[in-house]
Amino acid sequence: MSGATPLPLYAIGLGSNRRHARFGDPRGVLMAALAALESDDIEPIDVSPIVASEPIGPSRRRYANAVALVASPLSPPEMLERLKGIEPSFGSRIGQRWGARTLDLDILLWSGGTWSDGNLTVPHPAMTERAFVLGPLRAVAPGWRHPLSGLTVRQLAARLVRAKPVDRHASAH
Ligand code: PH2
Ligand code: MG
Ligand code: MG
Repeated sequence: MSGATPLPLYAIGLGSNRRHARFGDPRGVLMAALAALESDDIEPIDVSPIVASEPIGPSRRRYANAVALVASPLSPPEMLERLKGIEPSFGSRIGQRWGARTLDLDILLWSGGTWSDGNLTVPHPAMTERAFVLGPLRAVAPGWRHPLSGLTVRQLAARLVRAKPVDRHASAH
């Protein structure tokens, strides 16, 4: 029994900013998506609190966001295919990049490190700039080291907060 190789881990970002007829508001959509993610070869390990966030990009609707940690032997392209198979069953609209969408599932981090092909880049290239990713991710994996920057999720999240513009008048004499 001992000595089994631990399965690779993935951090999956979940986002929704539309209601669904059956699952209700975006929080309900994320709860249903978490249930849909679980399968024979995708084992949920932990899930962050669901946060509400202002939209980044053209959509004007607020999002619900969360991050799930899952263990899975799937390769990154196989995991992406699985996620892309789940999204349309929630009514995501094809061809509307960054538009209002019922469900968006993104691979953020993979314990195997980096992956890059024409279709998929891991870590998610924008994750280090997004509070709606780093906040929930810190709740489930604060010590996970981003393979490109070498910084932990905790450090990346702290850096994002510090990067906010300061009130210049406060330091004027
Ligand atoms: N996803 C986007 C674009 N903008 N903004 C928030 N707050 N949350 C998201 O999940 C999000 C976004 C594209 O995937
Ligand atoms: Mg996304
Ligand atoms: Mg996506």
